[in-house]
Amino acid sequence: MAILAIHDLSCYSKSSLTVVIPVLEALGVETAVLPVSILSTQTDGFDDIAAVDNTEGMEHILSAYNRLGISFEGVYTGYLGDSRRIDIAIKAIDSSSGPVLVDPVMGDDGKLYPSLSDDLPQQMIRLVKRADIITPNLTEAMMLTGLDDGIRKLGQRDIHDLIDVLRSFGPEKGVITSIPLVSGGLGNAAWNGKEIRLFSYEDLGASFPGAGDLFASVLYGLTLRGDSFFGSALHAEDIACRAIEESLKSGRERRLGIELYPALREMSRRML
Ligand code: PXL
Repeated sequence: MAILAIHDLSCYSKSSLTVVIPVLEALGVETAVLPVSILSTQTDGFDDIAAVDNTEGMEHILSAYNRLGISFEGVYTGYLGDSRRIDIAIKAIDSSSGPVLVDPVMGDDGKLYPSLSDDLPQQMIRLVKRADIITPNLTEAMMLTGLDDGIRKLGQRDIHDLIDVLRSFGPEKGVITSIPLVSGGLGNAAWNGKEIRLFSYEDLGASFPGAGDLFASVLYGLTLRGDSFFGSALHAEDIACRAIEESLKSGRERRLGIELYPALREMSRRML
């Protein structure tokens, strides 16, 4: 039994698959991968990046799995980058069973990532409709819902409005991450099909590439094991915050991405 993780692969520095694989495996989830592209490094902070597009490779790999009768008991998608890869991810979901987590990686700080097309949010909605769990950050939640009046501090009403639209696309569960709160600090707003909970945390004033992947990987791994959704979201938030704190404390160069060892150590300390 394995799940299929569909993300890009940064050969050096931590982001996407180089975070997803160790975290899910540490949680006991057998993880197969379908890389959408192979990058020399993650893209935030390096000005010379070698990128090998693997769109055709994805199709060949999935066809081989079909011929071999290999199937997956869960699919977890992250950075995809274009609509053709979204189509391939949907094909992979069609031939899988088990929970689907879609992290609709498209932007941050109110902006689409450079090199992504303006119609990606519309395309991403097609994938979100196939998800059981979604983990957009606030920017991505605004792009998906069209409720986009800029990044500002949000109150309960704003958050409920965003979640109402995201739920109307289909996902029973989800978390909107990194929400600046009227009440102070940042928050993750989670829904579990029955209720909504807001988990607030201290704004450390720093981010590291891969922190979102760490959050979503812990959340997915724990829910696959049958932990409660809100409990999993809280562990994921604490572990991601701890990893950011430790990455800052050790003076880690930001572009190397989130430091994984503190996250893995914290998972072990919590006996996850
Ligand atoms: O996992 C996040 C991610 C992956 N790949 C690329 C990204 C990002 C997020 O910024 O830009 C290319």
